[in-house]
Amino acid sequence: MTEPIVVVAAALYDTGGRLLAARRSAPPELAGRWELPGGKVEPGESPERALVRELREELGVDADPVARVPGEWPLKPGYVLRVWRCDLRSGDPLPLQDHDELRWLGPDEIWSVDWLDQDVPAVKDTVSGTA
Ligand code: 9L3
Ligand code: MG
Repeated sequence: MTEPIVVVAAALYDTGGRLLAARRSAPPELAGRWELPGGKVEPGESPERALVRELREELGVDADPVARVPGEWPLKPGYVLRVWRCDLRSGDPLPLQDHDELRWLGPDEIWSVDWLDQDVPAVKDTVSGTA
């Protein structure tokens, strides 16, 4: 069996402890649904470097992955999702690529957006404070 392709995603918090959610604008079947931002690890790239690259490309920020949220979650066949809590080093996130809206969610607002089905268990574990 071939190894799954790893998709990395970020749990980014602002200074008020709100979590960043991003609404996808593409592809059509995922558009309008919310996710933790990130993307595919490229061949030869470490997951952490991929996440730094994706956050630069998609949001225009410099961020550091500081703690992996334990576990991984299935995506479409052949793909798995892994999440890191990340510290924002510089920049204000903007929806530069693949997203049309960003929202900072306080602890009481986490379930106010229509997360991708596949992100729901990852978000649950992320906000349950394991990382
Ligand atoms: N995906 C799901 N949840 C996420 C991310 C970042 C990605 N939090 C899914 C959507 C795509 C695939 O993984 O099917 C690759 O993501 P991207 O490279 O299009 O962001
Ligand atoms: Mg992406």
